[in-house]
Amino acid sequence: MALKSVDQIVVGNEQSEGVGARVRRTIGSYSLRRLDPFLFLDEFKGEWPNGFPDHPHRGFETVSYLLKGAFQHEDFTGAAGLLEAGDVQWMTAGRGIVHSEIPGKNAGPVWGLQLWVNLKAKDKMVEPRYQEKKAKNIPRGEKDGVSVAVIAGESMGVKSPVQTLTPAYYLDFTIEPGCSFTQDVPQGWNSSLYVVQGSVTINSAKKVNVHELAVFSIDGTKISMSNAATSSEPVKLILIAGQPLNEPVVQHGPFVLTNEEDLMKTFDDYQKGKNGFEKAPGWKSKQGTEALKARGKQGRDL
Ligand code: FJH
Ligand code: FE
Repeated sequence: MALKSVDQIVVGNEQSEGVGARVRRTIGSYSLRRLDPFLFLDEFKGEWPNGFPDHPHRGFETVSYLLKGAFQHEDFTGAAGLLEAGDVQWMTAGRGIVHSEIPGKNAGPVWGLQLWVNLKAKDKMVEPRYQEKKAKNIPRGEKDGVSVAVIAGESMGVKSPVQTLTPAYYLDFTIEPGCSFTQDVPQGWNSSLYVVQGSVTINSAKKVNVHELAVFSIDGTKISMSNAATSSEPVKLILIAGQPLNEPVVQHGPFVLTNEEDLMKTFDDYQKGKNGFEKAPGWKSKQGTEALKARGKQGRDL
C-alpha cells in the first residue's frame, strides 16, 4: 500500500496560554485550525507556578504526556495526581470536568505535551474518566535502533491497553542516527508527526525539524521515518493519527460541541454548576489557588 505524502509543515511558535504559561501550538494554531479529530497539540515548557489553574472542559478528551519534571492535577471531585516523566494521562472530559494543571512545585523545569481529541456527538456527554499510565507500564517495542512507547494504538506488534472513544494512535518514537522505521496507519485517517528533538526525514525526502509538525495526506497507509546517518543525536517524535469524525465543531475555548444550542446549554450548565460541572461538597481549589497566589506575590505579568 501507498506511502502517505506530506501535505503541510506547521511550525510550533511560542504563545501565551493559561496563566503565565508558554506553549508551542501546532494543531489549533492559525495555520492549522484543526486536524479532525484533533483540536489542539501543545508543547509546554515552564515551571511552577505558571500553568493552567481551575478551568472546565466538555465534549472531548485531553492527553497529557510528560517528558521531563512533574505536573500536578486536581479536579472538582477532589481527584488529584502527579504525572512524572514518561507518564501519560488520557482524560475523557465528556460531559464535564473542572480542574487545574500546574507544574510540580519543586519539580524544576517541566516539559510536556497535551493533545485534545474530539469526541463524536454521541459520546460528548459520557461520564468523565481518567486512564493514567506510569512510564514503566506503557508497552514498548524496539527494533534496529528504533524504539516506540505505544501510548495508544499499535506499533511493532505491541498494543496499548488505553481505550480511546475516538479511534486514535499516539506513538512516541526514538530513532538513532542511521536508523529508520515505517509505521502503518489505517487508510482514511488523519495523521501527523511532531518532532520534539532532532530532525527526521520522511519518505526519504522531506526533512522535518524540532518543533515542527508534518501533516500527512488522508490517503495511503504508511509513514516512513528515518534519522540521517550523519546526525549527531537520536530523533524523538510523536506520531498522532485518528479517524476523522466528519461532524460539525462548535467550539468556545474549552467547550467543544456540535451545535450552537448545545454550546449555549454548556455555558448555562457551567454557570450553574450542573450536568457535569458540580463541585463536590466542601470542595475548594488548592493547587490552582496556591499557584495563582504565588504568582501574585512574585508580581509577574499575566
Ligand atoms: C485564566 N485561566 C485562561 C486560562 C486558560 C486555561 C488551554 C490550555 C494545556 C496544556 C499544554 C501542554 C501541557 C504538559 C501537560 C497542558 C491548553 C499540558 C490548551 C487551552 C484553551 C486554564 C486556565 C486559565 O492545558 O499539561 O504539557 N493546554 C488550550 N487553556 C487553559 O487550560 C485564563 C485566568
Ligand atoms: Fe485542562
